[in-house]
Amino acid sequence: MKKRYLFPSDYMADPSVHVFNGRVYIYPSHDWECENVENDNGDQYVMKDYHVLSTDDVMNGEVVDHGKVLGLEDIPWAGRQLWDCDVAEKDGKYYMYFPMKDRNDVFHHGVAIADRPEGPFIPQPDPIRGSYSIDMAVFKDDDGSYYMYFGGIWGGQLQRYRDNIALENPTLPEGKEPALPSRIVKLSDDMLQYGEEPKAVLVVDEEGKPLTADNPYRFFEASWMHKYNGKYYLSYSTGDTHMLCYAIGDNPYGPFTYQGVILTPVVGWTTHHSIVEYKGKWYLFHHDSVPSGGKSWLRSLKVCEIEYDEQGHIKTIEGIDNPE
Ligand code: FUB
Repeated sequence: MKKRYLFPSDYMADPSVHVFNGRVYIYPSHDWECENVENDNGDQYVMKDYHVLSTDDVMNGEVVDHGKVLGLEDIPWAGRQLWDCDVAEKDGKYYMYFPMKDRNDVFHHGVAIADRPEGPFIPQPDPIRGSYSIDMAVFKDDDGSYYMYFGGIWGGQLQRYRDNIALENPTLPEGKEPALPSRIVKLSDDMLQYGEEPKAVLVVDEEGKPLTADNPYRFFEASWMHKYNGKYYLSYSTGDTHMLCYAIGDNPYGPFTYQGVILTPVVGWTTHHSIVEYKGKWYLFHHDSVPSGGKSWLRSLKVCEIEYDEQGHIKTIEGIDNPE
């Protein structure tokens, strides 16, 4: 299977990819070298800005770097760590949603607006009211509604919240307890706030039972949503078991029935992705740490095609490449 490193000249990760005006736009996070030791709090992911990349030929074409489009210094409430962002278009404006820690080291979601998909993006003065955790993916449904999926555990802080309220003494579910779910929220008409209270996203087995905390295929972080043949495909990273998995539902809120593994573990701790159709082919954009020699905080963008069988199942891709 052909795979491509998209942008060998810099370390970038967490690609959120969309087709705008007939062109593929890649919204990654921008990895930086870091002197801190690696820890479960994610202190090694010291990202300070965002670039936008684009191309009109995913596997072979030039990938244009549109330069820095937003930085920590532009954002009035900035603390640190600009992690995985996403961008949605509505009525000719482009809305970037980004997670960032405030000065108390708590993640919230910011919004920044541009007139063009390649930015620059101008941030709103304050974060989205009531927002928390990381890894947002914005999905536009066919009826024109916009939904944001979000959440990530450990350094992503999702375990600190239940029913959208911060806990005094956070704990993670264990063993046969239902796994901690990601969240979905419909966006407000002006795209600047949540339009409702975020809801839990349930991933269930074929008997309709929620995947449990000890299940290696349960949600950890990095949600994505795409629609294929009228079905809603929720995909996500399993974090500490290092896979990308997917589940299928009948509507944006779910529940979603677990289906299988899209990508087996890659080199590097994190795995993160988006799935996009372009010119009649479906692509998996993701990252790994091969070019940096395995440094988990220095990741490189990668892409390959994905295939569906006649039942709509996605064929599993090996994360580690065999030398050909
Ligand atoms: O890039 C920082 C974090 O690492 C992301 O938010 C996670 O999804 C993981 O890729």
